[in-house]
Amino acid sequence: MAIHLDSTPYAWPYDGDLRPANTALIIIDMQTDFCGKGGYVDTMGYDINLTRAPIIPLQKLLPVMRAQGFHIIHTREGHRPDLADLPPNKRWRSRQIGAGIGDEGPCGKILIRGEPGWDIIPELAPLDGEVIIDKPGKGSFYATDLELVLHTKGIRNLILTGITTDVCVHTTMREANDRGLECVLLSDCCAATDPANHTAALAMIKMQGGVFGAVATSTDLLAVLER
Ligand code: C5J
Repeated sequence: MAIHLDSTPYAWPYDGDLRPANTALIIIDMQTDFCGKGGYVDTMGYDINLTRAPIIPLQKLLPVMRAQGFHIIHTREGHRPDLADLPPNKRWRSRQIGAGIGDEGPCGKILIRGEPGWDIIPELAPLDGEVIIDKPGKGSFYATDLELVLHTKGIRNLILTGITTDVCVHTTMREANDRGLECVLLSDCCAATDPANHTAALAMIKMQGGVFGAVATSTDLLAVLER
């Protein structure tokens, strides 16, 4: 039986093959550095109430997807403590805006693996056995083993959530779409540091009949899962 979400611009997935075995919920960068007090985003002066908005919808969605046996994948953006994987222009740019990656901040060294700010927030802590992908960049495929993990587990559908819509979520969706993965982004489970960028990022996905995939809400997904 074909299963589709009430998504736009097309009913996702394109062929109706939606099953826990071939589908992963990917939760991108819900770390203190991106949505906690004293983290990277807060230090840059952006409003963390925006980046915290996906927490409650994700807390409603996660138990349902876990109970039905869907794959759950978390990502963390961060760099090695010796900064060997931190491009100098990324460090320079972050220092320009007052939140130097690798520099000491209220939550430890900013965006450095193992520091308190780099942890996934307790509200969305991964369970034992859930895959965590550590990435040095915006995309979850670049310089990680995500593609191998998806291939090994037979995952073909990706449900994208997390922060930020216009940066790490969008980059990951583009990388995934180019690899032939079937993607949907849940708009209420994502957020940007500028609401206009969130809206624009959603519009970009829907161009050309869904050039990067489809857009739905967690309510649309839950309606299908609870049927
Ligand atoms: C950024 C992210 N914005 N997770 N990272 O630098 O979107």
